[in-house]
Amino acid sequence: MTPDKNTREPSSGPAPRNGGRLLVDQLLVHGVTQAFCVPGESYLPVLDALHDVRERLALTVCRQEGGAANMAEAWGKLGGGPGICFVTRGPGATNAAIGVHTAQQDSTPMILFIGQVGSDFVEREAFQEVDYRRMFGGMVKWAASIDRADRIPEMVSHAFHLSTSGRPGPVVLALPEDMLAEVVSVPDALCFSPTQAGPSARQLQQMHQLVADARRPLLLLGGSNWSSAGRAAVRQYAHRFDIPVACAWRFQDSFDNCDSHYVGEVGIGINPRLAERVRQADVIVAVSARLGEMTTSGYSLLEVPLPAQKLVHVYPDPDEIARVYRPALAIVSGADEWAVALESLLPSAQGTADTSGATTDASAGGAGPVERRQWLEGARADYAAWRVPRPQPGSLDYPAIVLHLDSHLPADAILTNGAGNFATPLHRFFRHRRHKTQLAPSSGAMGYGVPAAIAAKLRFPERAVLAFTGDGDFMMTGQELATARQYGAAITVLLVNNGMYGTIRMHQERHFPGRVHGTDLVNPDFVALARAYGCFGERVSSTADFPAAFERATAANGSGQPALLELMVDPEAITTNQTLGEIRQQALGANRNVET
Ligand SMILES: Cc1ncc(C[n+]2csc(CCOP(=O)(O)OP(=O)(O)O)c2C)c(N)n1
Ligand SMILES: [Mg+2]
Repeated sequence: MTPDKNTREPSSGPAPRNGGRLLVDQLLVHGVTQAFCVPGESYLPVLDALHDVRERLALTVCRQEGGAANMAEAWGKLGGGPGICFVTRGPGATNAAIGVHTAQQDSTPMILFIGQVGSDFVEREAFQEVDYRRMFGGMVKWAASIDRADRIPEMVSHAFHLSTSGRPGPVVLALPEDMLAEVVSVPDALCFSPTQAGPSARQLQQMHQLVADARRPLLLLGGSNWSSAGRAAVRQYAHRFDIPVACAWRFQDSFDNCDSHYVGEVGIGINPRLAERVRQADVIVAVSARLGEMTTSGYSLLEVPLPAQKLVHVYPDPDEIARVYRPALAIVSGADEWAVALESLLPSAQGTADTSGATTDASAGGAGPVERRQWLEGARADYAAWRVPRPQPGSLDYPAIVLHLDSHLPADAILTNGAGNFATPLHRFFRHRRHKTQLAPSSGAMGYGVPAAIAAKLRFPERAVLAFTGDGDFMMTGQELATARQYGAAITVLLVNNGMYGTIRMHQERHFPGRVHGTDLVNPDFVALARAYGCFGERVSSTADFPAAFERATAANGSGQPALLELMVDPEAITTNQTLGEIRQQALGANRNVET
């Protein structure tokens, strides 16, 4: 006779627990202190177990699963383990997909738990049933269903290891309703311990020989897993061998942007002179950067499949290496494992040859010190020139405001953004000094900024957290201001209002000049909306008014109140280089040329 699943006799040993409690206990074992959710009746035993541990494991209830998943993703990006999110069946899971996709593209550890149809109804297309394996299969490192409560410790432990090891990423675990009620007696797992490969001494020497022989080397850094020691080692290496350092798109905080060797971000709206330097470099050491579409300007900065530059690709996942670009040297390694190992290339004795015979002084390699120095200084001058803004049309100059924040915010302030042209001046003019001060989706997902900022503020209540949003972008997850208010996450939202989905309008003008359709927005009164949520709200219409308004917003934050400043931007000010009218005229001119 098969015993009833829900009344399976517990074996002797650990106390009997239902699936919900066992699951929550595993979260505690793995050090989870924060989870995000939108509730569903599909996982009530989990909520009930969370109730008992609410002092140790905080639960933030959100207003839409997209917000919850983005918060969990941002939490995972800030380090210390995967972000944890709970959502209900089909409708909840589909809403949460945006955060899972961002976790995939940004290589962020995250676990999405989904309340699932009971095993008695599964595969009948029961109420709200979705096949999670097929839905998330291409997006996650693992999509599985925990069908037996006694396997919760094993499967949750696997999820923690998988999401944080190698190339980090999201995992989806479905929780069949009846499984959560099942009572079993099994021991807890051990706390997870992620693993990363590191470079071999031989690989490091090969890399170093390429760097030492180079005339125009470039370090290109990405990823969100650098320790202070690793960052210090990279800095020392770059300084010791005169290597310019750039950051991959939206991983701009991988290296101190105020460092004397930093030369800019390789991403959308890249400094054309930096783009030229990437093309002209003879050796590129790309670390923890996927070399995806946005970092390669549409796969144009490096030739496919064999780049003209000697490419050293350091990446934690061998499956990603040579996906598009064949490297001269491939190193399967975590970013920090590689960085810390650089110390072996930094002997205390100045300029001496190491034991393998490779030179440890760039000037003693093939490249002359003067040429290397000029390459670095040229790149630095290009970066400095790129940070001088062109005045914008209208009374509020948004790049000037970003520069104001650049010189006034504390170095540990966290800046978040979603997607839209409003993000470009931020990336161009703001300098990230510390690691994990930028939360920006390389998936280009609108609506990321507000939830990411809430997660950051819950994590670091003492730090300033600013969410940069557009008027379109804000409306995707702006309702999470209610969440910010509920939990006292005193963030400041800077809402750049140009009355349109500006990015798309810009592309529209480029390709179909003058034929505006589907990109105009009639917006709510954002200040009134912010106040309705219980936040501080103020409209800023001129550059000169910004500093005082920002001080008032900061003061509101200081008393625990989230704030929103609506920045009224002239719709013409669509990019830092060109107005909308100039783009249209250019496109019309180009069309005329084609016709003649
Ligand atoms: C979720 C999502 N939907 C659609 C898009 C396509 N998209 C990219 S930018 C953009 C417009 C953004 O408008 P807004 O936030 O007002 O910023 P602006 O470009 O005007 O500065 C759209 C629709 C996207 N990236 N993400
Ligand atoms: Mg807009």
